[in-house]
Amino acid sequence: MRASAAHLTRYESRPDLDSFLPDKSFLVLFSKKNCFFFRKQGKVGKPSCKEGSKRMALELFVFPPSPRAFKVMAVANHLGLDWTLRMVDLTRGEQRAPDYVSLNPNMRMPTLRHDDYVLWEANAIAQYLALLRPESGLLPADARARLDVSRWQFWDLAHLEPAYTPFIFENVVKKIVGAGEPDPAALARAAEPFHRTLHVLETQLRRNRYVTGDTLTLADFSLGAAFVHAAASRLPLDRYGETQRWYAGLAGMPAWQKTLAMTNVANKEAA
Ligand SMILES: N[C@@H](CCC(=O)N[C@@H](CS)C(=O)NCC(=O)O)C(=O)O
Repeated sequence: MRASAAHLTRYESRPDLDSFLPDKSFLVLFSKKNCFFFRKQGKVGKPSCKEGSKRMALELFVFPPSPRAFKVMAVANHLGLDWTLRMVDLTRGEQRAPDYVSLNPNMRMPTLRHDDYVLWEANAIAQYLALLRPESGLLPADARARLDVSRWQFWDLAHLEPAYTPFIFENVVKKIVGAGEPDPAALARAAEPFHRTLHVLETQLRRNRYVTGDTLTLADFSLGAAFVHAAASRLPLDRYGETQRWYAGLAGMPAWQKTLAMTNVANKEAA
């Protein structure tokens, strides 16, 4: 696509983006609707449009082994969105790099950037992605159906994540970061809240094919991410047949498989 200088509204240097363009001296130019990269030629302010290439608009800043990263990557893959993975390697402290902190002051991932729009919190990002493809039904148009999806996404943060985190921390994360052996006392303490939480999910899935009913929604992506590392985390799932049936269905989806392939670092490390 070509742009003429007359359509451009402003330009700026972006040295922070050096890493993904071979020429380290370039400009980003913004027209009303688009953003283009140009190599500098001669004086600043006189870019050659022939050198331009359109900016990759939708970016997900993620550490792929994390279930929170999985949620947003799997939704983007399922929707067939054209997105770019920007690695935030938590093992190297990249979440604390100033450029990244300017996007996400929590110093955590994931973060979405879509042109100039920045959003953090995995479940909010999943909702944003679903709204890019409303016809997918992942976030239903009907208010009560949509609230049911949101309800389970809130439940995910409030109940499911705290319930499984000790298992993934003790059995997976510690190995990755070299923090020693799993602590049996911590795992024993985690058992009761885990089973109390899983009982709620199991009961819901006894009545429904998917979390909120007969159709796949964001609730399945948000909650399903908890089970991506179930084996490596040694989640005690034996008594939860409906949860296993539901998760096997999710794991069979092409987008789930594609996303799993991006996360296999954690499983390899834990093996
Ligand atoms: N509620 C946030 C939690 C994000 C979060 O805690 N991410 C973790 C990884 S799973 C992180 O980036 N941790 C980096 C750190 O604690 O330094 C979300 O769902 O997006």
